[in-house]
Amino acid sequence: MRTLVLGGDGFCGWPSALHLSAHGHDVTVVDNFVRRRTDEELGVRSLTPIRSLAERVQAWREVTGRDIAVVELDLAHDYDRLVDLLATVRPDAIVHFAEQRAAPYSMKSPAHKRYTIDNNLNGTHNLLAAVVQLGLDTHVVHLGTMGVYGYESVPVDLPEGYLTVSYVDRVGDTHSRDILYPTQPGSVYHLTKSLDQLLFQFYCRNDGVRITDLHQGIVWGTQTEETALDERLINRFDYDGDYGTVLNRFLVQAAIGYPLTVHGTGGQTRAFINIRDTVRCIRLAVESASDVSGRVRVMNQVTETHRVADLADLIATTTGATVHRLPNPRAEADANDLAVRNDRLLGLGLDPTRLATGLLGESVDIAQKYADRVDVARIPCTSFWNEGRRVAYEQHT
Ligand code: NAD
Ligand code: USQ
Repeated sequence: MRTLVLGGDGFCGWPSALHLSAHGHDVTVVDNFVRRRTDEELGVRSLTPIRSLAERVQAWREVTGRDIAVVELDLAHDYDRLVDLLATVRPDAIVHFAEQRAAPYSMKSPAHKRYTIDNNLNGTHNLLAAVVQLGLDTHVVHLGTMGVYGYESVPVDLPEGYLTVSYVDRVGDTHSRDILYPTQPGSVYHLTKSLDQLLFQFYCRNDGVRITDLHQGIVWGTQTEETALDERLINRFDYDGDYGTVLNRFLVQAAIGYPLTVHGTGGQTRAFINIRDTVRCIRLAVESASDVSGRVRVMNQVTETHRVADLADLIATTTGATVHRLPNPRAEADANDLAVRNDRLLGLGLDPTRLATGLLGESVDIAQKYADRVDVARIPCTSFWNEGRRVAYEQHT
């Protein structure tokens, strides 16, 4: 299959591009390298020493004999070049990772909010408009997020994208229909993923574009089978207060003796998936295009749920770290229950990797190996959801 990987230089995109290439896909990576420039803006660098994309694909060629093509392009602003690229490659599948993905970054300032909306919505819309303009029968696989469902405790296992509702019409007859699960985004970033869903619904209905939206949980870990083949292929590992996600942050904090930064009570329950399962899910989604017709296929890309406080306790017990409860910089529920259906990916053959399987040890080793690259000043989360959160945090620290 000819497969485009948009955002293929990023944390999920790079290992997915390698995994697809290893399984015989003819891969083209598209990226505008904004993520690397954002590191410079924030004064941080990946815990792991990531190479340039040119070095990465050269190393992949040397190690495996496989070619990955690279195109530098801004999905949100280079529309004509995007159309030319799609017309030339005529991909069977397009995997779309190319969005600003950090909730704290999206809440830092009006400029960051506006950038996130502009980048994510224009990028997604440009892609859909270009596919329709060229009349391509390409399967678009998008990385969405579990956060679109919101984190209210609800008395159901979260379904995969749609909620069946029943209603009584004006003559008293009862009907039922599926609607997109009502969204409750918790940040401007999560808001863009909620709005992406409407773009998909429209282009699927209006133009018959075949779309899979993967509602992914928080990704942890760093290496995959393919990135571990050579140090030049190593994947990104974010630990800073904007891009670092909770479990990977805790692992780095434990490695350098920094108290684990639990926001609030730690009662927040979230969905998780290891990066090794992310890349497998992407391939399962891409290679099951024949299942997609009629409406947008939504699959919950998660393998387990955990409370933040439980993760902190687990890592404290494993490593001897201490736990620090901080005022929560985010406006979010102190505690929630969460149970999630993931039948579709299980049905396609996903064999979940769980925290308990020993992979935590691999991540602890990576965090320890590169601990001298950590800049401690970049660990605190200094993006506040509103003024009240800022004041409470600053009074505490
Ligand atoms: P990342 O920031 O590491 O990678 C995103 C890549 O897209 C970067 O290389 C960036 O340069 C590129 N990009 C961004 N805007 C672009 C544009 N306009 N044109 C071209 N390239 C652009 O993020 P990630 O962690 O790999 O996440 C990838 C996708 O998966 C995102 O859409 C994110 O919302 C989703 N996701 C991530 C996680 C997670 O825990 N990391 C969880 C759920 C969903
Ligand atoms: N948290 C802490 N301490 C920290 C960092 C985070 O307690 O040091 C808490 C947060 O307050 C939040 C939870 O941990 O309650 C998760 O935070 P996170 O930064 O790990 O994850 P989130 O902001 O939700 O975003 C990440 C990815 C995003 C993806 C999302 C999946 O950055 O791209 O969409 O996970 S989900 O959460 O399922 O929506």
